[in-house]
Amino acid sequence: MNTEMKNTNPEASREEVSKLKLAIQKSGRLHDDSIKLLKECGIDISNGVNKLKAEASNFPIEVYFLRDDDIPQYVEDAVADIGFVGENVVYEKKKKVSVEEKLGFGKCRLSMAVGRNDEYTGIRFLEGKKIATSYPVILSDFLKKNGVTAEIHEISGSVEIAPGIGLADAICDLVSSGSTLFMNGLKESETILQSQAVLIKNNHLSTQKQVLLNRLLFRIQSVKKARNNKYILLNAPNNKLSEIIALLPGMKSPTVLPLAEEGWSSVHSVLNENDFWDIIEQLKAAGAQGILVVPIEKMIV
Ligand code: PRT
Ligand code: ZN
Repeated sequence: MNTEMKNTNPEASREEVSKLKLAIQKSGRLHDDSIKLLKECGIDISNGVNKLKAEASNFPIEVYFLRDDDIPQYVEDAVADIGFVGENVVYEKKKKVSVEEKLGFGKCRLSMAVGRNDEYTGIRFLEGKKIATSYPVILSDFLKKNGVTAEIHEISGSVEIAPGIGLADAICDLVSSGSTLFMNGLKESETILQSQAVLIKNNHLSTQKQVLLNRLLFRIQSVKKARNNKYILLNAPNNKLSEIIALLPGMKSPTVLPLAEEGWSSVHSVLNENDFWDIIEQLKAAGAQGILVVPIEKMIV
């Protein structure tokens, strides 16, 4: 009897059971950013992404590569424990999954668009019109909420050409730069939903899997915080220090170190991306010099 074929090691089988199964898009707009986020979380996907499944060498996670439209169903059915997918897909599919975390990539909006020369006066414009979309569920909820009756034509791709070929009077589609609408003689008239990639999870995760998910979420949140913040170093004359420190929040409070040159200090702190330019201008006005701004890789608070 070949005993080597059997896995009798209890440790190995326990490890097998406790792996978190993550579904990401196989190819398309969310694929590269999903892999990048995992990498920034210190998770290396070892075997090729052309396969259905890959294992991480340094975190108990298995990654499944799927079509984005299928991810909510797989997560509801617990084929995958968690998934990275656009909010637009989550709300369209209406599966029983929970949205746990916004991931900060794949940003777009689901919008109504009408002909460039149409006089769009508001939502009533859509009454009785034909609207082409790949998002019939979200669109019909939106129309119902606004008391508008319209004819919805579901098409799976190239929605933007529908008005040009006489199939529809308006469309409801994803927009990011707006250039697709522009090139097809359309204008955005109403935003229905702001969307980005999110982490969804199965509603019945075991405690063991939830512990792994919490570890992953902690890493994702650290990566996101780091992206939104910059490390700043500057030189300040000592007689201006209190004014300059007052402008810098820091994680606790700014670090101040003496420079070799008498009467000067080096100040280190962390700045939020949103306040960044305002504060830099104020720092310069207050006498700061030699300002260096450095990206942060991870931020644990
Ligand atoms: O094969 P699979 O089914 O997995 O992929 P897919 O072809 O259905 O999806 P994919 O890869 O095109 O998009 C995946 C997800 O990316 C979407 O579900 C959104 O969450 C997100 N995303 C972000 C976008 C866009 N931006 C986007 N601009 N998805 C599609 N578009 C399309 C839009 O439909 C339109 O055709 O890009 C065009 C508009 O772009 P602009 O820049 O010209 O406005
Ligand atoms: Zn798709």
